Amino acid sequence: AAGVMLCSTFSHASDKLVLGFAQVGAESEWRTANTESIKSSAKEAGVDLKFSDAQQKQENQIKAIRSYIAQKVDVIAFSPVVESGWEPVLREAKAAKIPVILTDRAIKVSDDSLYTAFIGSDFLEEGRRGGRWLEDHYKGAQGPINIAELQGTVGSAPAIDRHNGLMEVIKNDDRFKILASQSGDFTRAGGKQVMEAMLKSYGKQIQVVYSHNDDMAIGAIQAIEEAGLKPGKDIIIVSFDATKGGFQAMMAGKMNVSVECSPLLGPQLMETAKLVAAGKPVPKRIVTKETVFPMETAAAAFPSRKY
Ligand code: GYE
Repeated sequence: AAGVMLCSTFSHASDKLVLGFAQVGAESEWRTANTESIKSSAKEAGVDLKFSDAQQKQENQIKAIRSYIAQKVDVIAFSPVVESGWEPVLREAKAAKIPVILTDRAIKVSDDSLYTAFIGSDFLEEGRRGGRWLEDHYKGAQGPINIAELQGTVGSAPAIDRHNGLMEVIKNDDRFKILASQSGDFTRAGGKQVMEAMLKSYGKQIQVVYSHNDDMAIGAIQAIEEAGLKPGKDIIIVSFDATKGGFQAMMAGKMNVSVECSPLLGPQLMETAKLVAAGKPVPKRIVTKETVFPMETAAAAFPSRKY
């Protein structure tokens, strides 16, 4: 009976909910795990998923969303590559009466009614967690403590908030200094390239690498080793995501901490999409539960890691 009831709420012939999802890209291990979570949970939930990969370009995401509107899907979901610039396309979705769910990354809009729900992490809190780990690690130590920051995609919510979260924690501690800060676009290649340049400019002055994700940290680790230094010892590595790659680096003693960020958003997305399509109320903000993994905890936690 529930099936029949749901069926009548959809505008098309099939009794399956049609969900159009506009993904950011395949830039990181996090992202591939996120895509896999969305695809497999759609299958499990009996959702007809239309999936597109924007290759980290906002214009491609906007095109995908427009095509979902044209196809009259039941629900649109997307992980916005950057925070701004979404109002026009979201107004088009609203005019077409297609609900929009944000996953993973937040957006800046003046009108909150342009999306129904946002499922994802609290990146500001993640940044604070990274900062607090640093405060703890350097308790009683003398300054200056020089940080090289590898930023994620420029204008993206996780890059903005992981930076701000760190600053919030260290701003009243004059020992900490951001020596350099540059984007590696969340990729391994980007992290390596930026780290090579920073090592050339600052060399051994760099004591800490604060990398906005594990992939860039892994790239940076390579650059540090190629420069004849020991990542995890000569240079302390603070990172985000806690992917398998991050765990392997921690177990090898090359990464000091990874602040967890879960990409396994698929099941919650399917649940929320079904509720929204049935006209049921959903929470506007659904925050992912996460923790912090210092390197000492990596070996014990690794076997149960899912991404
Ligand atoms: O940390 C990074 C990915 O938006 C939380 O995007 C996500 C970030 C994640 O490329 O690895």
